[in-house]
Amino acid sequence: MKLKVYADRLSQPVRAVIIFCEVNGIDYEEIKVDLANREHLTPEFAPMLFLSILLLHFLELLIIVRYTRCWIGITPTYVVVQNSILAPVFRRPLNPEAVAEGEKILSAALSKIESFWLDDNRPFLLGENQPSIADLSLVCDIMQVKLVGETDWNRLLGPYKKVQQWIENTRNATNPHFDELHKGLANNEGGGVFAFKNLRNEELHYYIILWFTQKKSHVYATCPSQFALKLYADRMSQPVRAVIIFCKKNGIDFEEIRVDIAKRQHLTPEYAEINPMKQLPAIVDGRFKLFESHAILVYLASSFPGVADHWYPADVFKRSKIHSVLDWHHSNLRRGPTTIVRNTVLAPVLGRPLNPEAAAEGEKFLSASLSKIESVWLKGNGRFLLGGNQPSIADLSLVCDIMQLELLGETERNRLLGPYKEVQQWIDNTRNATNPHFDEVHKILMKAKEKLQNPRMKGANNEGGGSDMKRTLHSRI
Ligand SMILES: N[C@@H](CCC(=O)N[C@@H](CS)C(=O)NCC(=O)O)C(=O)O
Repeated sequence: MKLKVYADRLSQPVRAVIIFCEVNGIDYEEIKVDLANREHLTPEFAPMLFLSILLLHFLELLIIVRYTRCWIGITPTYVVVQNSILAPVFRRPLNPEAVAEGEKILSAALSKIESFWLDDNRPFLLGENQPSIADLSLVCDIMQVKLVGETDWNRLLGPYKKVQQWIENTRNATNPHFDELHKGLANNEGGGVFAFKNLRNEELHYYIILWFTQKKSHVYATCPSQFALKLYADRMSQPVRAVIIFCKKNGIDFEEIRVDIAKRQHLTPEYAEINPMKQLPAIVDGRFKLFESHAILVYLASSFPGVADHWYPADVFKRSKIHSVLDWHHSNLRRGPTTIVRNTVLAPVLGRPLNPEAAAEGEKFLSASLSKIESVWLKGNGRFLLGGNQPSIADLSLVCDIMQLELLGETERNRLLGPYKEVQQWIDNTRNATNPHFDEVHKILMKAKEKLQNPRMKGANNEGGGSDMKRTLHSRI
C-alpha cells in the first residue's frame, strides 16, 4: 500500500515531509487538504488531522529529544499550536505587539541555533556532512519567512550568517526537490500558497511572525541551559567517575550535583526521589530519571548529539557485545576492587575492623576477572575490549572500577595488577583516550591515596582516628 501524505504545501512541516520522501525515493501519494478552504476541519479529515498532528509531533519530538534533549512541555504546546495556527491565520486582526514579540522569539531561536548547533561553522546541525531530518524540518520552518518578502527576509535573517549558510547547505543537499516545494513562497504564487495571494504584505508578516511566536516559543523556552542534564555524583565512586569522564569527553553539558556519601546525603528522602535505590550515580534529563551507571552510559551515548559511534556502536552485534561485557562486569570484576578496598585501607578510617578473609575473597574475584579480561577480550591485537582502536563505554566503566585499587598504594596495586600486563596496557590506553578528563576526574582518588598513605591515617582505628577521612571516603564505595 502506498504511503498517503495529506498535504497542503503551504505548510512547512508538510514540505519537510515531502522533500524527505522525494530525496529518499519513498513512494507516496499526495492528497491535497486545502487549508485555505478549511478542508482540514471537515469531519472526513478529522481523524487524518489528528494523525498528521501525531506525525508532526513525532517528528518534532525526535528532533527535540535527539538533538536538544529539551522536550519538557512540548506536547501541549505543539498540539495547541497545530490546532490554532491554521485557524487564526485568516481570521484574526493585525496585532503589531504580537508581531514584535514574534520577531524577538524568531531572533532568539536563530541565535540559539547559531550559538548552539552551528557554533563551529558546521554545515548541518549535527556537524555531519549530510543533513538530518532536524535540518530539513527546521529549515522548512524558517523558509516560511520568505512569504513576507525579500526585504523582511533580509532584515530578519540578515544578522544570522551561519543560519543563512546552513539553509543554503540544506537546500543544496535536497535540491531539486527543495526548490520545487518552495516555488510558491518567494513570489506568493503557485503550489499551496495560493491562499496567501490576496493578503497584503503586512498581513502576511503578521501571520508568519505570529506563527513563530506560537511555534518557536518552546525552542526558546526550553533552551539547553534551562534543562541541562543533572548528574548526582560523588567522585569517590567509580561508576560516577565513568559517567563524568564520558560526559566531559563527549562535550555533554551537565550540572554535577554533589551528593556526599560520607555525609549520608544519598540516604535522604529527597535523594530517594531521584534514585529509589539510594546509590550514585543517577541522572535527571528533563523529566527522565535514571540510575545504574551502565544504563546511564547507554542512554547518554544514544540520545546526546556528537557522541562518536565507537562509544556505543549502532551495529547491533557490537552493541550486544558491549552489553555482554557490562553485564559480566557487575557480577564479576565489580566485586573485586570494591571488596578489597573496603576491607583493608578503608576499614580503619571508617571505624570498621579489618577483614582479611573478605579482602582475600575480593582478591580472588579480582584475579579471576583480570585473567578473564586478558584471555577473552584482550587476547587479540586490539587496544580495547571490543578489539578496536577506540574505547567503548565498557572500557571506561571497567577501567574506572579497577582504578579504585589506587587507594591501596603503589606496592599493593602492583602486586595485584603486576601479573596482568595486557590489563595494564589497556588501562593506559583508556586513560590516554579520555585524558585530560580521566586524570582530572581521578584526582580525588589520588588525594585520598596520599592521605591513606599518611602514617597518622594508617593508624586510625576504631577509637575514632581518621574522622577526617570519613569526610572524604565512605563505607560503600
Ligand atoms: N550498580 C550501580 C552501583 C552503584 C553503587 O554501588 N554506588 C555506590 C558508590 S560506588 C553507592 O552509591 N554507595 C552508597 C550506598 O550503597 O549506600 C551502578 O553501576 O551505578
